[in-house]
Amino acid sequence: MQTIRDFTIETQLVHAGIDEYEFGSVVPPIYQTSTFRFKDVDHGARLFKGEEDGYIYSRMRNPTVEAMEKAIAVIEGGSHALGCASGMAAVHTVFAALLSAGDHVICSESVYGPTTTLLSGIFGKFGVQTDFVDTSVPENVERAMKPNTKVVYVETPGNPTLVLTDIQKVSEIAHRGGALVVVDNTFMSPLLQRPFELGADVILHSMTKFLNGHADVVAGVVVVKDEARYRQFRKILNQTGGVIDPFNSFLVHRGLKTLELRLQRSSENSLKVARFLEGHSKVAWVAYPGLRSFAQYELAQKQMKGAGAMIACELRGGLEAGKTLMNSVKLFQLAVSLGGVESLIQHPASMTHASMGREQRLQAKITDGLIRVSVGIENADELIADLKAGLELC
Ligand code: LCS
Repeated sequence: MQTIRDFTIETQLVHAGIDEYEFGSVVPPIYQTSTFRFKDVDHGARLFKGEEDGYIYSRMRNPTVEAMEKAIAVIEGGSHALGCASGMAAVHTVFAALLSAGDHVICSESVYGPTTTLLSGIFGKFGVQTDFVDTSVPENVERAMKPNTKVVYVETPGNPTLVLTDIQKVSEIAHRGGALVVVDNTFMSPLLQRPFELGADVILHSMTKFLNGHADVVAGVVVVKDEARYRQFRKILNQTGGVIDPFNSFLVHRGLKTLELRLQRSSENSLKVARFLEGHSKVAWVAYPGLRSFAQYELAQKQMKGAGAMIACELRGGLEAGKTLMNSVKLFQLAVSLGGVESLIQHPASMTHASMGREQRLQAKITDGLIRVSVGIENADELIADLKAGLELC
């Protein structure tokens, strides 16, 4: 029998996780309830013992959340997904489940700032040691591997530099040394990058970004490949409590349906914006994986199905010129976050990556003048006109 997994991702995005509902409703109902009534005491006891399937309490299971989780598991090609209260809750769940005191982690040096501080700060406090490595060179991962390395954590493209890591090569190295590979696929989405097919063991997303896509939800997700790993992660998430709620699950599930259309437009816009920036005399450099000038263009072509909607650049006038640009644009909103329908612009060194500290930032090539742009689905010419007017003032 044909299942949703037999369809292409475009169809999965619309139909995955959708069931038949009361009254013929074509979208999942929102079960906005914290708890579920038992038929009698024995029924409650059977549910708690796992002798009977059913809902108990929404930190453990909720039908609206499960519908979204099923959809994400399908579109990422995993067996199960776990909805989390934020991307950081997803990152935390993975590390809390996989690491113990005395373990070692290798982490890409260019990742979302709080991921580095979570590892070195909180997990460091509990006896986990992390090396932040330029994973764009696989040999660096090979060199950093230790007998106690349990996790190689990769963000590709990396936030905010867009530096790429070869997932396949790094997975081979990690697996040879007995470590698991976790890929933060937030910048690409399952549409543009398929980490499981390249060897990754666990995938996570900040669903706050492309998956929801409308800048109105904070949420995260972890995707795994088998039931045993799912049970291990679910236990941790139940105990630590960083679960997503039903309404946000509903919104993310709704957002998924237009992911392909949104990404198509925002990727097209991004290439136009990146080409414009590259050709402008006041711009020192532009990093966008879809540009021929991108240092890892070949890897982008091999590993990704598209270049996405994130651009990094720096102006010739450095930080001061960058500030003028960010303060003067009108359509691009000066705000952190990314992956929504609206275009955003921000300054990583003083915003998203401020918590890392300057030394670690510079090691990760997050320069003081780096500007990060998230391109939305507006009219490309109008976005370019906005940047052009801003650049004239710089
Ligand atoms: N992973 C990546 C790649 C991210 O970019 C973010 C957030 C997270 C994880 C954490 O997700 P959250 O808890 O915020 O849902 N990135 C942000 C950024 O670049 N600007 O604001 C948030």
